[in-house]
Amino acid sequence: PKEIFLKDYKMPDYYFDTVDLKFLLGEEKTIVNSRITVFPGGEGSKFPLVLNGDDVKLISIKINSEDLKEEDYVLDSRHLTILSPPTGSFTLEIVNEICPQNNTSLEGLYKSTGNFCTQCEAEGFRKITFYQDRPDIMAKYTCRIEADKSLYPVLLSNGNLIDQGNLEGGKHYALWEDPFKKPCYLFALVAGKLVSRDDVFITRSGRKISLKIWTPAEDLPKTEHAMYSLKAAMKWDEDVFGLEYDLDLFNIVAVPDFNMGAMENKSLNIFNSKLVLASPETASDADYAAILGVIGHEYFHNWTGNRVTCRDWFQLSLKEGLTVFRDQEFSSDMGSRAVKRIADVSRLRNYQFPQDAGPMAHPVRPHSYIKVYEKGAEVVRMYKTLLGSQGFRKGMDLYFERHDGQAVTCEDFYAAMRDANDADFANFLLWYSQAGTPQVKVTSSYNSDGRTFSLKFRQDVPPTPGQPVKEPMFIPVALGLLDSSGNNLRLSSIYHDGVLQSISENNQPVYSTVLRLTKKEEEFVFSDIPERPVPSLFRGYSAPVRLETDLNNDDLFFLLANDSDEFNRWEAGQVLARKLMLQLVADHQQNKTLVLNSKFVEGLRSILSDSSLDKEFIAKAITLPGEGEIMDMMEVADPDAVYAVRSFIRKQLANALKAELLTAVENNRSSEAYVFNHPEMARRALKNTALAYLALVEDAEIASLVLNEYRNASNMTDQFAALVAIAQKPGETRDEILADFYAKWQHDYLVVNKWLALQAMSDIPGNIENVQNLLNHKAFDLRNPNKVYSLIGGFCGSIVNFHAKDGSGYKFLGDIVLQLDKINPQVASRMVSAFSRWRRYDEHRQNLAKAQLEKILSANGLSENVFEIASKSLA
Ligand code: DPP
Ligand code: ZN
Repeated sequence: PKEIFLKDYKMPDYYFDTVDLKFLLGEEKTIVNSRITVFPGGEGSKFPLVLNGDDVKLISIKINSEDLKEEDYVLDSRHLTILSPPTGSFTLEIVNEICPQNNTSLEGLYKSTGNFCTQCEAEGFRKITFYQDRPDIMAKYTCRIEADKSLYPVLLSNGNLIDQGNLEGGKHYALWEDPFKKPCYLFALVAGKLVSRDDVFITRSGRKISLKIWTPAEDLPKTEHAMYSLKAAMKWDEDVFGLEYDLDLFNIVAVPDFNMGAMENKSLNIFNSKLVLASPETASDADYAAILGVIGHEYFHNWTGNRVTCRDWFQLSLKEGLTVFRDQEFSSDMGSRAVKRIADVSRLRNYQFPQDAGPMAHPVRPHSYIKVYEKGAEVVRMYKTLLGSQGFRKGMDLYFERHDGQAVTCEDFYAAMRDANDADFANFLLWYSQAGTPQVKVTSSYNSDGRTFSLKFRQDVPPTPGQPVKEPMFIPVALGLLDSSGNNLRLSSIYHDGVLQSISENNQPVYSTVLRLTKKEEEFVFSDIPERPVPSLFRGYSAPVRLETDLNNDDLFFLLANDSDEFNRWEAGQVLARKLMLQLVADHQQNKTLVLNSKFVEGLRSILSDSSLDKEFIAKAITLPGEGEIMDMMEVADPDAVYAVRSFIRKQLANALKAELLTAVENNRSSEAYVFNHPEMARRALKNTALAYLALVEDAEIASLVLNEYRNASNMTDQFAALVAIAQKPGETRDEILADFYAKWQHDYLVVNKWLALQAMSDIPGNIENVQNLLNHKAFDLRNPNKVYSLIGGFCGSIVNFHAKDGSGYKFLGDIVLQLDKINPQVASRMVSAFSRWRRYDEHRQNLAKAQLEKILSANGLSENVFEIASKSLA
């Protein structure tokens, strides 16, 4: 397969104006009828019209109602080329056949538990019919669906329902019309036995929107939280961005078989059911929060993605970076801003940064099709940091004013932000094109005679594949300076680049500011600083960089105790923990006895007992950095040592803080009925984090306490947390309780997936055997993506068993990827990416992983998806 590059972008030779689709849905086959009005763009009619088509069987083709002769077109396995289309506009009519019931790739039109549904992003529409499958082709659609009425009583597509009725032979039809132009990746169709939860939303201009969430009848009671989330999202987008919903109807459909989380099809969002269905008994706080975030995310796409869409797939971040940013802000406003920021940054560090330092490194605007969600959101966040909320809103307003109804690029977004604010963004655009995570080093010095405080910055962007040499980036540094009692010092002026600038806003005293780094090395000197301050740098994580400072441990403990920026308080604790873990890893490698720094223990003790703190913040602050994050910081990643050290520290902390942890459990048991709100979730988070520590203590009383938490739990959050705590230790209790949990929940596939994942992720040595057995368990099915993500994805997250020295973990994954690729290439390629960082490990492991990658690449009939990841990993 040939790689596609951004620089090769060409405007289309032909555009589509209207698209009328007709589907005859059948059990054996589905017939698709498409009628497209085509008009030439630029020099269009000099060129052939090339349509994409994968696994699509052509039945007939007409232009302006006349059958096309065989010599007038060419059909190959992936295209239909019309050699010399008429000059001017014309009508193209195509009839084709597809087999959704055999489509296990879950792209295009397929069946999930008896219902028809679609997934067209990025290039699934070409599996439905022949089309110019690219997002800069925007057209107005109608869609007529005909199907058996008893099997498929509900027929849905985008836009408004304008006609429906019965047909002969027990069939019926529905005709949908979408008044908005859209690219084909936003097309959707659903047909099946579904019922809906109905509600209404009144927009700020007084329009009444009908809201429907569709599921199989038995799942309907679990859609209350999704509906709450949808209404909250609609209100939030009006309040914060002034964006109102634009049709009279909004549908959400939940399906059990779905490759991704969800899809923002115009007015017909299709969701992985795991991100819709929730009840207190079956879903955890994490599930509730994810549903809120993703329902918001897909809804927000209606403006950022659908009304304004991407010109080509290199611009993915235009919609995803922006929409992830929007859903993060939404969740922050609905809960705790600091806690949400901490969770998002942890994710970035454990998943995105390691990727950015390996063979899959890619800029926010990649040079081939790779997804970039979280880092793109960081880039959008930087605009807001630089411009403030109001300036950012001005930029968004201008973006919609300029580009509504268009397919645009990341530069267009940048230009709107810049022009609306008359801003100087220097070389900010480099964030879109340069891969790799910038490293920033800061050294500080205080001059007591001159009462000045200097910060010297140095930035390096590491080389990444295809980009050996990098330029300095534009990095915003939000900061404050703390005096010895922990208060923010007043900032009056900064000397920089030979200029003394005073800092003030409307003559009000200023206690924090944002510096703009643009050079490889530069210095900022603050004047009128009465004592040596402790700087709090990159507050709220103001740029996605790796930071190294000359702050000593005392400074870090000071920040942990005093910083007014809650994110940086957490961060100071993480920096301390990372240093400590890396030191202990070195000790472990040299066979030294491990000893835990008592100051660290006391630091955590005081956090744990500080009743003024948000409880979820405490839970995060007493959680150690992830194993991935630590391995990412090592020259040669050593999974055994990192695992041993993290377990050692956790056990030591559990013993040392036993009394405080017990108090945290006793004081934070759920009051009565489950409520989804921040204070209640925070209580549960603290209690359950404490419980996981306690379960590591060797003590019969505590063991029975943990067991009681499991037995008395009245909601899934508490029940599952107790199960996780118990499952840390091998033994009879573990086996019994795992079996008990399955017996209780075997009828609920979403809960069973949690059970699969928990076992798959286990770091108990030799667990691979259990995972092998689970492959044959009746609860598992290789065709269902959620089950694969739980069991196979979960296993790849086990630092001990996936990286087992005997190579069993790597071989397991290699074998599964080959099986899976035949069923679902997208899911297979996600799994194979667990190998992408193989060069980070020791030589022995490198050889084992490499052999598996080579085995995969040499297989017959490998999909493009898996080929891309596997070959890049080896390159
Ligand atoms: N476009 C989809 C989303 O991110 C794909 N998962 O919302
Ligand atoms: Zn999205």
